[in-house]
Amino acid sequence: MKMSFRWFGEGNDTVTLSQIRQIPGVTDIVWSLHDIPAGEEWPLDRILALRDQAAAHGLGINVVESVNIHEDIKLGLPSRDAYIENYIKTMEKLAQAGVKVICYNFMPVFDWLRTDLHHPSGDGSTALFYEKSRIENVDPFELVRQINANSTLTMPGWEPERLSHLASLFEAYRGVTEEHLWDHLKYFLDKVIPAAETLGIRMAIHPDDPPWPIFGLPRIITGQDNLRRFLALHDSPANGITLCSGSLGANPANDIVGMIHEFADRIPFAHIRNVKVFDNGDFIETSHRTQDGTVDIAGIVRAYHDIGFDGYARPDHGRHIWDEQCRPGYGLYDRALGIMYLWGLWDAAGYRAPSAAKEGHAS
Ligand code: DNO
Repeated sequence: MKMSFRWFGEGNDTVTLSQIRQIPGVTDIVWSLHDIPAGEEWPLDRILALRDQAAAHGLGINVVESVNIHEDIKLGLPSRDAYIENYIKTMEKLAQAGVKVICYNFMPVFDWLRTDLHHPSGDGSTALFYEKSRIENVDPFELVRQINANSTLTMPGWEPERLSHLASLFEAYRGVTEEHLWDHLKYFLDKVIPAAETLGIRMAIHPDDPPWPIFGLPRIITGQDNLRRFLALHDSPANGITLCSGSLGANPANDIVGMIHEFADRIPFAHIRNVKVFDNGDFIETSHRTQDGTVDIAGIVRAYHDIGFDGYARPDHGRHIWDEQCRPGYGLYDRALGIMYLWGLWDAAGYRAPSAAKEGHAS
């Protein structure tokens, strides 16, 4: 397991590269050029500048999260071909800079969604929270009206320019079913995966978060059966999964340990975090510790150890603790604690002192 840490870039993140460098065992940042709109080609000079900046702190840039997918690709519009071409050009440049894994998602309109970014956890810390009933029965067009009327509904991850397009996006998705979305995803994979194979890149789709349809929009990367179907859409080692325990874990029916064993060689990237799911379907993000949430993080790390996982992992979100002011979910302290918990579990699953390991090798 190679440990990484998401970094949003200079001026965009309260955490510094020097701090990341000091978290034990972290070798890579997980990064993106967040200001480039989906569908545009990334400039090579900016990719290389980022690589040099990370290298100056002894960190690699092997994992990008995300190269986002233009909505026209998800909608299956004729304009998608030009956006897919740009996507492949970006992949070529990333490969040139040494990138090994590209994480992306195929969620219509929204990325991850929460209703409260600073929900009290009960111990003085706060965390990301999802209140199911606030989303469940919301009519998308009613939602647009609420937003225009300055509703208090928090929509993390919504850029202002996105909000203004929201009404037309909802309109565009009218009539787009899950089956359409599967078709559009296959069309994308059939173009992009051969390029990834040539470039030595592994594509890693991120599950939908939460893993169920919202606002009447279809969502398909939601559980084990659908992940199996996804992998079969284009059967190649370059077509993989970002196995996110927190996203999938918001549905307690998801057996994440089972997924790790079933999809073992198709998981180039693991997001490991815990959530506590309440009886009414609400959930709050917790510390990584198994006992603090609903997801069996100890079992998950053991499963990764059992399959000999040598891909990239990151702690994913953390709570906001010790009065840290940071991007919601992306502070330094709780994620660093999470990493040490993950390493502790990993080492406990099969620690061998370096001398013993060497002897093992020689024999
Ligand atoms: C949330 C993240 C997601 C993820 C994208 C991948 O914090 O895990 O935003 O980056 O869905 O494309």
